[in-house]
Amino acid sequence: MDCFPFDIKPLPYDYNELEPYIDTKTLEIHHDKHYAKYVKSLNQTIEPFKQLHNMSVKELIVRCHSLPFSIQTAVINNAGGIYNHELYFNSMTPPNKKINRPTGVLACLIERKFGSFELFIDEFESCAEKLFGSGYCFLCADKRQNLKIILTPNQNTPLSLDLIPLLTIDVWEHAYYLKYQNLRSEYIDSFTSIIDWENAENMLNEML
Ligand code: MN3
Repeated sequence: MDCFPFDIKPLPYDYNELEPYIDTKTLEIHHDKHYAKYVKSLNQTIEPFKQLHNMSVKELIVRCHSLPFSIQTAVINNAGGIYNHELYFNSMTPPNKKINRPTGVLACLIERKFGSFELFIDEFESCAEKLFGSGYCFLCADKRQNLKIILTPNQNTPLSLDLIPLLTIDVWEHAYYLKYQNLRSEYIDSFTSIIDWENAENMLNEML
């Protein structure tokens, strides 16, 4: 199992492979600096607590309130920062490599909940646009396979709400500012063009 010391996981594609949707420089800084910092900080936080060395990032998040009080906030921020960034990077795929629509069970669930794939995209985009400050917009499923779009502030995750995240967009400004500046909606539109639906489907299947 993936536990302390936590590793910086490589991207599932090259830095330039999401061009022109996500530019190379942004992705380099985002992965090598921002995400890497969360890994380093979580390792520093956990290091003195031997009893936590066998816990995964996900376990640390879900069981946060049973951890030593002095590290709870650091765990929420840094384990959350790792979980959210890894899911975000895995939520995207190089353009044209895959069919860019959900298939199978996930396609059915999206149609049932939102009416159609296009209506889902509209709702997801307008939700992500509304997030105030820094945070993430997720597509999640509950244990009965009801889909939900939710926003979380900072590095909070839907795991603590007992939801299973399927995909997420990072809407902190560092995720898009170099290329899109204040045009968050254009960044969101680019993200939805390169969603890795196969990964989202795998996330759903893992819970079944
Ligand atoms: Mn980020």
